[in-house]
Amino acid sequence: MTPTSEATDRARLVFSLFDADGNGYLELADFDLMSSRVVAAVPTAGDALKDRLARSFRQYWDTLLAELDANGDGRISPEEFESVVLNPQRFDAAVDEFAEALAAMGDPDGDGLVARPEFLALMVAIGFRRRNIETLFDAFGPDGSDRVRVATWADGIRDYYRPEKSGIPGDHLTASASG
Ligand SMILES: [Ca+2]
Ligand SMILES: [Ca+2]
Repeated sequence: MTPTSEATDRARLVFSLFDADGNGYLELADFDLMSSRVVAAVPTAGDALKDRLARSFRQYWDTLLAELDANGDGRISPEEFESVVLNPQRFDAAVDEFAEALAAMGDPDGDGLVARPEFLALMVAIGFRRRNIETLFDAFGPDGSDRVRVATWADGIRDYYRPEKSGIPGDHLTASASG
């Protein structure tokens, strides 16, 4: 399967954001840094939600390392990461748990809905542009009280990683407009 250009853009953006220390490689230290930043983004979330999200970051890293570290140096280069969009089934379990854990963090009171402030806080902590985050939230179709369903967000995260997808809400995140 040839990934869509949108899927390739989405994967490149993930690489650049997950390289949290900006040294050009994905390493365990990046995931620890990212994990602590994102877990702290919603202070009202309970420990169970925070622990689940931290575990999902670690599982995500473990999967990337196991599947992509072709030269065995313990870090993922941009070239090694390119194949993340070629074999999505290898990452389904890790992406699925990450999607569920991240979306759940946006719903600290457990009513099944994510309000815009929590959505913004989590996505800013990951490193996406604020304006793109707002556009994405709007694309998810918030209700009258400006909330989206946890399941809608989790599905959006899964779609983000699908190599065959284009024209999805997640494509708003790769828009280059500043803000
Ligand atoms: Ca790095
Ligand atoms: Ca490597």
